[in-house]
Amino acid sequence: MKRETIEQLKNTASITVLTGAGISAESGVPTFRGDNGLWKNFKAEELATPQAFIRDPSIVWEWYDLRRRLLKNIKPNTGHFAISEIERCIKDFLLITQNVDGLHGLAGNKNIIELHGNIWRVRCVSNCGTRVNKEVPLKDIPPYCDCGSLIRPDIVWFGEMLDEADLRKAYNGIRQCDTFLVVGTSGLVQPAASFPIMAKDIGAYVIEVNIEATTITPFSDEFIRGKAGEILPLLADIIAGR
Ligand code: BV8
Ligand code: ZN
Repeated sequence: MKRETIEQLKNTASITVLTGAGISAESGVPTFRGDNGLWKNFKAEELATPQAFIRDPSIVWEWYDLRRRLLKNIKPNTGHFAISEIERCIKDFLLITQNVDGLHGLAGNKNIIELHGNIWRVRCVSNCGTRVNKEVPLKDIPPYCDCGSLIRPDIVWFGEMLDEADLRKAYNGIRQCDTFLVVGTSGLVQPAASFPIMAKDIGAYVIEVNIEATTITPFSDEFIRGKAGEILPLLADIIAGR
């Protein structure tokens, strides 16, 4: 790690963090595009899209039910806990996650934007409301609302707009941070993939943690090759002044 990065972490006053599936890999959650990736056997366009849900809500719910069963007993790892400690050290902190597994909340982070939603939340397609549903396995596939309409995962699918308020909050966090930490994302999904580049353009110091180089690496001030669960506790030590 460069001297400059250590100094930056020691003196930073405002940190925005962006995480992807890689931070949950060491908890046992398969990533999307890795070797045992979630999309190895399926195609995203066959499942994580509104068209797929309209065409066959059962197959989409089968996929989510499978993931929920897998996630049920999964715990945050040292990488999640390190980010939670960083939030306790830095007053001006924002965590933007693309993950839908809820592990950052379980690890104690508070100021979180779940950009792509949460697998433990569902909503009625006729807008009766959004609610937490932790039923594993799901009793009915697909589940129906009392109003008779289908219930869908409260997740942002491909081709769907992200929540306006979330996006505004994210852009705010990118604008005002002096350190942007991006962890465990392949940088393939928009608009999240552009966030580190925006932060760089605005003058933030961009640090990337990943087991391999990504589309983001050329824009980062420091690329730390390694597992999130091993690297992030080291960064938290520096920020905490240990
Ligand atoms: C939008 C929910 C405006 C599903 C997800 C054509 C038509 C319509 C839209 C588009 C289009 N072309 C492009 C788009 C935009 C599209 C997009 O970006 N497509 C891509 C694929 C080209 N984006 C959208 O549609 C977004 N909406 O743009 O709205 C709009 C609307 C209409 C028309 C135009 C524009 C919505 C995007 C949200 C999609 N939903 N998830 C679900 O999860 O069930 S995306 C999905 O990918 C997950 O959320 C995941 O988080 C995300 C990103 O993947 P990563 O997190 O990066 O995971 P990945 O496996 O790829 O990488 C893991 C990384 O970790 C790797 O780098 C690996 O090396 C690393 N790693 C592994 N182990 C470790 C590690 N690192 C550290 N430590 C380790 N131990
Ligand atoms: Zn309803």
